Amino acid sequence: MDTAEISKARVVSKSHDVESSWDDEFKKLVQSFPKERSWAGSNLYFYQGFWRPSLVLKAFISFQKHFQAFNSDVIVATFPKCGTTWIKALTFSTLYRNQFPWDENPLLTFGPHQLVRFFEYDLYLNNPFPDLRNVCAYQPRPFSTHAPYATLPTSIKDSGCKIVYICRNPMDMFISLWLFAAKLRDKNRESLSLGEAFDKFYHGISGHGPFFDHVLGYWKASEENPNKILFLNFEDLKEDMDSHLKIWAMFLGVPFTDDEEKQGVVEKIAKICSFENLKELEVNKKGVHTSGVPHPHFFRKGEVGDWSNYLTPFMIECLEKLIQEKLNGSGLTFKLPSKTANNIASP
Ligand code: PAP
Repeated sequence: MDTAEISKARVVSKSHDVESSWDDEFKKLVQSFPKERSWAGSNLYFYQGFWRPSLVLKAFISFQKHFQAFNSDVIVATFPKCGTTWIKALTFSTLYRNQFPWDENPLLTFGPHQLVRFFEYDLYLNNPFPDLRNVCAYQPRPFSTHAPYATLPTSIKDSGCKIVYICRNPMDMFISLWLFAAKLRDKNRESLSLGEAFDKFYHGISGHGPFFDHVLGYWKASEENPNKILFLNFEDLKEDMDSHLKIWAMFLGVPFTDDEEKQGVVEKIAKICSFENLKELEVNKKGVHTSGVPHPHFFRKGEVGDWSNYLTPFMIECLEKLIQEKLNGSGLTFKLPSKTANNIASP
């Protein structure tokens, strides 16, 4: 077995192990939840209106019950494959830029997921009461989650802590997730075909989905409370990182000074967090995240519009209609470059 196969075996067995480790009381509770197969082959459970991967179901419930937010906490929230890794790197580098020498940015030696840790995929994964006092060497405490807004712990919603949410057009997100799931699938099982994955996505079935409910939950909350939730788009960041980073720093209470702007600090942060830079760092080329995912799986192409290499004209038409129907009246729009579908590729 090479390293990639070992990692693949590990993540799949983690999902299976977790269910056999549940106690009888939890198993009984879970029995009442609707269940579906995830794209990578483990189970999804429908809990509080969303599909939760079996791996993190219990961790999510512990986090929801027990986490106590500080007013100063910063939380990165995302739907999977919408830019989590990227905004973790950007949030970290922006928040703590004055707490370490520039050429010693911890991003050079630790992966973004190690620096801004997931509640459900990391901190609460094996421990219902993790010690969060020293979760990060820097203050304020940074965390991340894929949990939908409606199901966040009350203390996050009611405290003064800040949430940064990134959204991505559903076509790129869908392709990114399909290819990611194929990498995680047990090598003895066939990968989900594009059509099968599309059918699940169309019906809202994917880890932490339905996608549109997740996105709209944060969108509406950010409209109601813009000082608490900053809603960003992957495509906007690709188009104009600098102005978004300035808004972001302001939102986090650490605006760039005139001197910093003159010294090019904004551009430096954008550069160190760029896909091209992060992907090539040794730390991101090897190793496995606490959840069992090999670090390199978080970096593929990092582009806008790759969907046109995969989606069929029929899928594009269905998604366009679905987007229109779901976003109708919300004020939220996605930037979808008009490209025609090229071909159908396999993972
Ligand atoms: P997660 O939710 O499982 O943590 P997440 O980081 O949201 O994953 O998604 C990975 C996507 O972000 C990949 O997109 P792709 O499959 O379309 O390529 C990955 O390549 C992309 N990505 C990772 N880092 C960056 C970055 N620094 N800049 C832009 N895109 C990035």
